[in-house]
Amino acid sequence: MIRETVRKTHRAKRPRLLSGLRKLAVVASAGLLASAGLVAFSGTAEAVGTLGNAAAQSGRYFGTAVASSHLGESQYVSTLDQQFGSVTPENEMKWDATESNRGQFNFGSADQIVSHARAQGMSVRGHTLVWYSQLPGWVSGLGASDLRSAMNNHITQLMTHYRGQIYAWDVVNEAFQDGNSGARRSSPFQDRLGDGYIEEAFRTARSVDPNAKLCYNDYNIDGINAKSNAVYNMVRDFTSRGVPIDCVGFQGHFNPQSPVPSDFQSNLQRFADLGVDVQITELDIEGSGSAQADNYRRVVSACMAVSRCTGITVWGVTDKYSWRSSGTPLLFDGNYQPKQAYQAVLTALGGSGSDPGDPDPGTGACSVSYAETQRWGDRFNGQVTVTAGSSAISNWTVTVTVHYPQKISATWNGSPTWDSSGNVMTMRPNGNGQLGAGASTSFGFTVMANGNWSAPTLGSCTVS
Ligand code: 9MR
Repeated sequence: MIRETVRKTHRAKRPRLLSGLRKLAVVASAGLLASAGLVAFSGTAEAVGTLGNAAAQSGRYFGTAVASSHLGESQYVSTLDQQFGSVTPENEMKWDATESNRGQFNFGSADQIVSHARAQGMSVRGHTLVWYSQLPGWVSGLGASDLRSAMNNHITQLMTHYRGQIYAWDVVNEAFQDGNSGARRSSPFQDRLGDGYIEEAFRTARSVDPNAKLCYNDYNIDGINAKSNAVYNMVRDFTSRGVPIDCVGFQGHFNPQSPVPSDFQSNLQRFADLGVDVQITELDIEGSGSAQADNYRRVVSACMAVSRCTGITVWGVTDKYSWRSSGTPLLFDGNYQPKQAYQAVLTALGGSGSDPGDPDPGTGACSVSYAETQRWGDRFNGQVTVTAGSSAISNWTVTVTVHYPQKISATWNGSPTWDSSGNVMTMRPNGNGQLGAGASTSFGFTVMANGNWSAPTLGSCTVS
């Protein structure tokens, strides 16, 4: 845990506001998705004016930490629902909240967040299964054999309760020491079970919910340093030995003493090159005005430049409730007004700060949107719609990148070519693809998930 004074705030329950914008997006895709209840990513008119929708244009999510105690506050909820596409319970899934007494599980507050998110079509990150902090005293008091079964049981109970509802779990959190040693952090798990506890936790997690992405999550690993090298070596070892790990979470708690490192993007890339997704999981940046905005822009641009950087979560909706009690590290101020940092993030995600009802500036010539139209146990179908701008177009191209180990197994309504990795498909129309001003056409494809259910990343539509 990084230490800051914690501010606890409770508010009386008020009615929940639904976002008009989200409703619009749902209506737009209802025909295709009604039965499947799946998520549509769109780059069209109403999509680009919010963080979640701007990120979704490139197949990424943009989320926030949420505290169940604020779900009764209307401005909190309306900002959450309108702006974000993913949530992480800030404290409600931690060990002290879910199993404060051995074998007695309490999911009340976490359930509140998960059902709110699901009702809004948001994805959920699970945080966190095995962590030395917010750990009840009874766990620390166990001997090795009891501790091993308590750890595996805790993972099993939580992941079973939320099976099918969690996009990615932080299976193990903050297992490495600060400083230059790259050593493991002392904890009941480390001290009694030894280095192998992390591998065991991941193996147990995979066996309980094979469809959830399993992440290792930590702070001060954002740049290349002794701690991130140690995590990197662990992930490389896991991937080489087939220990199940899908993603690494870079928390991204930045302040003047711990600024955004200049090698942030290359650090993300080296992890991605190991064959795991990378995510920014707890982003907040101390400061204000243009300096803060510029740091946010750098972080988001780094993620956008790494194709396996699948999403960003900020650690709270509003400065009012940040864990940094005297700070202003988030995108909305204490009155829920978007800050300069908000605009910087939106722009870096490829969104526009214009009224959400304004037309998408896009590339001018054409725009693209994506929808998952059908899902089976091992694969899903995606559909990309290409829409001409204010002039007629022909000979358009759109790239679709699927995420390892996914593979596209079939395509229709277009002529694909592939890059050498086989992951990047460039789709051209059959024939010259003539489209009148404002007219649309669609192509489709089947993705074999191979355990990875993330949406493909769309490149922009270009016209030759
Ligand atoms: O934001 C969380 C705060 O409300 C809790 O009091 C604190 C307790 O440890 O945890 C904060 O969240 C932490 C997260 O779970 C793990 N990474 C560091 C975060 C900030 O301390």
